[in-house]
Amino acid sequence: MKLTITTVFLCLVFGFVSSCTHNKSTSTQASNTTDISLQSAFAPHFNIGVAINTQQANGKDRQSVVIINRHFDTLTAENDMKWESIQPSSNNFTFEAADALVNYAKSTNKNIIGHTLVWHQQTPDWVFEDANGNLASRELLLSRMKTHIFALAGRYKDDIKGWDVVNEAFNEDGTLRESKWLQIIGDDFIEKAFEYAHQAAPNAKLYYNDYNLYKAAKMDSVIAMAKGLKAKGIRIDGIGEQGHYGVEPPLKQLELSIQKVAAAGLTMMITELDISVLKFPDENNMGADISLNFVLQDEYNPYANGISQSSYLKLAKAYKDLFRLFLTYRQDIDRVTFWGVSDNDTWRNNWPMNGRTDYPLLFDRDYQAKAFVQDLVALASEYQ
Ligand code: 9MR
Repeated sequence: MKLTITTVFLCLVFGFVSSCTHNKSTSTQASNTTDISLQSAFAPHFNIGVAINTQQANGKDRQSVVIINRHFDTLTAENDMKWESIQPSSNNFTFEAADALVNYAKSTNKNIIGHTLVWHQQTPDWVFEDANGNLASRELLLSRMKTHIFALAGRYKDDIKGWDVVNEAFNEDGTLRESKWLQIIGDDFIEKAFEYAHQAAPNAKLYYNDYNLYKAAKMDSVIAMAKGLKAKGIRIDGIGEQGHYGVEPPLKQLELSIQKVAAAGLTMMITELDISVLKFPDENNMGADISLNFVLQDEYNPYANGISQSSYLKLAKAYKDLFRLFLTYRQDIDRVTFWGVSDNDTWRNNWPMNGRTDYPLLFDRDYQAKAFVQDLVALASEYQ
């Protein structure tokens, strides 16, 4: 807020000292942002996306739809394109929710990112078993992978701009995760997934997606994998760093990782951005490993009735610092996608403990933009 002679006078008379000395964007109050649009503000720099759920894609969650329409140019299905949603049992394909998202995106001219073709989570057990309940053979699992990718990526080959082909295949130290994919198929399961995805959707961009890729050991392995694919003539276009952070995001490490991806001739996306304001029970194990599950304790849920001013300020600062970094590297970054629309519907409320009240997104529980969103918009205009 500008301090004019009149506002100073009103402040002194009515004693609204704190509201007069705080810039509006430092207040935890939502701002009236009917006149701003994230997608317009960032259009010169990169796409601004959001992950949406079933009720948003089918239009039932009308308050979220207003926000999505105005602020985001690219949509990812938060869950509706995962294996268990698309093919819950063998050859039983359920595309209803995914179709709704694709139709919504097409009718509003938004880009679509497919998420995800091969992942160790949310993939039903039958995929990895033969008819007798034993571990499937390499040939059987490869043929299931191919059938699934052809059915899903093939169905939307003219609609989906890019696919998260493989999700979370690496450990924090850069070794390959001991998933059933790796165990049954072997190291080449990643290249097979990219090969099939390209055959099924020749025009789609193909990405590898993971969390904590700001960690050098993990990112180095991912880049080595991508270079290996390219050397064999297999298409891979870019790398998605999910971006599930706390209020002190790893800016320096992230910057180095962006530089590495660019140097390898790949594009970088921030694919699942959110910033938790809550303490994490196991600081060494932060990321997005959804198998973590702690019992709810009050000490880890301090803002059940509202966020404190100091935490809010940390959240605002973290977002501003991150966007300054993204804008600095706007030549190398294709898209920044938020993992959810509002604080009402975020996985953070339930991970790694069920039933917490977190504040990780740009829109609050009343579907209002947080006050610092206007700072992000202003920041975008500082870059040419
Ligand atoms: O946000 C998603 C949540 O609703 C699901 O329960 C969960 C399991 O499918 O997946 C969440 O999304 C994850 C994404 O697909 C991959 N990276 C980590 C995300 C947060 O767990």
